[in-house]
Amino acid sequence: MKKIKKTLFAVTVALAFTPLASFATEFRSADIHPDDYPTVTAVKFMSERLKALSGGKHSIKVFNNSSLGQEKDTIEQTKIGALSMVRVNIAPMNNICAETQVPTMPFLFRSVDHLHKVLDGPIGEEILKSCEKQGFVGLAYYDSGARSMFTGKKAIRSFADMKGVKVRVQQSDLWVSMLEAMGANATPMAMGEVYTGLKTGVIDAAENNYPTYESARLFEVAKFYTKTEHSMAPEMLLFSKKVWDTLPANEQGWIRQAAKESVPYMRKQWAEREVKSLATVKAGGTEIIEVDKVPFQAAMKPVYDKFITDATLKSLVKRVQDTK
Ligand code: GTR
Repeated sequence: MKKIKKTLFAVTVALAFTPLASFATEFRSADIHPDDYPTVTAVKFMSERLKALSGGKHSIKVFNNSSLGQEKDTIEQTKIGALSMVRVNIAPMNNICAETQVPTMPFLFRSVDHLHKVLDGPIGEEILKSCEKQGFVGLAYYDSGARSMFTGKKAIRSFADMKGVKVRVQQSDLWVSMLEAMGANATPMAMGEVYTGLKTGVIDAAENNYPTYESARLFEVAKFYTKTEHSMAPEMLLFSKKVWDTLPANEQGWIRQAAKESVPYMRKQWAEREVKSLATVKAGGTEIIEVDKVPFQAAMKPVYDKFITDATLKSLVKRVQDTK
């Protein structure tokens, strides 16, 4: 009797919640990183905020660990509306909307403060907006620190050491040129292949920030980390324009607001993770190498000449440089 009562109660509760659940939307979002990575925890935070702002109507489910594919695949899925949202680095967007090349440019930002000032202001907004014609509503940027080189066999101790080194780069023409201008042999490759690539010697090197170098266990197969800090290419949160256009304006507003509110949360997590990751890789045997960055910077002029070609891009770069 007690058991029957309990079951009846459970059924009643389930029925009571069914209509609500069927009206609610759980947007699907992709990420390549593991559960505790700051980009993943930030989107989960965004989901909580969205739930609160929408009175429980909307939330976001994060499919991380590359469970829906590598960044190029999930960008495609977002474009066609199979996915509602994606968190990617800005680099795989470089070939899709030209303005995203600007925050990717080598040695452009002087500091994290400079980067935040630019991305939080009108320049950042313009670049987010520029992806709309390609099917992406840019919601926010997340931190990604500075990217540096790491190698397994021979350490990079000077600019000359870059000569002929086979370096994995993100899938972006700009990235290929950047590494070629450093004298390296650039190999575009999805993130998921980097660990094996380094281990088997298909590539000699890759480049990334401390948290990815640590979380993808790349320090196990490439223990020389050289602080070139050549790019501060940020992360991006992109919503599918196809899905966006089906939502009323007030609901779009909730999504925008929830995304913006997740930014300071992410930045705090990021700053903590950079410190933690550095300690982990050092404890794992990584040698952190300081390098003279001047020759690296000097070699970047042809990259600017090749990619910052039209008036819009030139003016964006100039405005970034002029931001105090
Ligand atoms: C990470 C970034 C990823 C991805 C990866 C890569 O820092 O968070 O989105 O771009 O680098 O190098 O592919």
